[in-house]
Amino acid sequence: MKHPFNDCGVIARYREFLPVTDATPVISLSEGSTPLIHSPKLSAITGGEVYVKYEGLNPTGSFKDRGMTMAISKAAEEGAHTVLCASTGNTSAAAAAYAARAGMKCAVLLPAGRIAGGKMVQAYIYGASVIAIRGNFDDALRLVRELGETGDFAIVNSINPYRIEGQKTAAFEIIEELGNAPDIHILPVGNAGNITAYWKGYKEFKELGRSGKLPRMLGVQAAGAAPLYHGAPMDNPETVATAIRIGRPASWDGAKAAVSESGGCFEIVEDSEILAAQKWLASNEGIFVEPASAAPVAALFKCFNRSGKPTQCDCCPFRQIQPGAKVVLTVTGHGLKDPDTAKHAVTAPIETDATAQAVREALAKISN
Ligand code: AN7
Repeated sequence: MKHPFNDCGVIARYREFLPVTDATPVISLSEGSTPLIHSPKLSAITGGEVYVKYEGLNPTGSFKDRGMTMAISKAAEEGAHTVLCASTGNTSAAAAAYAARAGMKCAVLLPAGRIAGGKMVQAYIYGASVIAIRGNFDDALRLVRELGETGDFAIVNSINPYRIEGQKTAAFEIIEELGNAPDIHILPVGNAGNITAYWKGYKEFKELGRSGKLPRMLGVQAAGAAPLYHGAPMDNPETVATAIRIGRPASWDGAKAAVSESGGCFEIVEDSEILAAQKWLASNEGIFVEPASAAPVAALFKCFNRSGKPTQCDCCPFRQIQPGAKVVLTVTGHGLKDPDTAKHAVTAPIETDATAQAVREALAKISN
């Protein structure tokens, strides 16, 4: 029997563009259809029209839910009992949640000690078997590939093409909301599945005549975890943005193609720039994102130097920006995923007596 709850996720919304049939049981948590929020302040800085695609509002708090509804639905169709993934934390949260809903077991391999607190809690609360690997994400993904060969597990990392299919729906939504593709699309890049998926989505809607153009894709990496920017895999990626602490992106070719075909580029931002952008976005636009998701905002600041003029970077897509050009930033995960890293913004609260007078005095001190 069809249930209305299953009629509002990305498979329901974009069924005709996805590899599903009547035989596919739709496992959904009503993911997708996230807000595209206009940012007046970022628009003023760039002279363009800047929008933020707030993917942190998906059911498990990140864009991974779009791909996971597809991967788990197809795994269910194929009769899988156990799904497996490596993760920097968001894929595991999504896999665990959708597996729970599908009645499947879920095992997740995580880099020991390098997962944000909220994401770790999610894996456990949704009932996954959690294995902490003494190594980084790239080691965990290597193990997933190896374990996948036995056929005992359905792999739900983005090496599973259904993940990319689900994630491309974000590009569809943006086109439908703006009436066209934007001129520039900026997003963080780790394992590179998402930039690959967006580019696929943009190209598909262009070919179908639903969009009149394609955006330039700007992929942002952390300076300490920037294999695509440098053009070579890295052995010891390091960044405060643990979500994108990845040295050997699985979708290398897809990311390279997205950037070269679109006339875009890769950019890097320092951890300090990421944290400053995270605080800026929260305190100026009311949008709290995890560190990896602040990377596109940091890139925008880097490219514009907060001066309203693009900096002198040869590859910069902004050099071509016209007044009013549309720019979309995908902010991929919710800020509450990683409260510990956000503590840079926290100072000890002023404690007062419980009187209005004491509160007034304390407030006066803060605003001084
Ligand atoms: C918030 O969860 O790789 O370039 O294992 O969690 O598609 O990998 C997460 C990646 C950006 C990068 N922002 O996307 C994982 C994982 C956030 C993320 C990315 C991730 P991809």
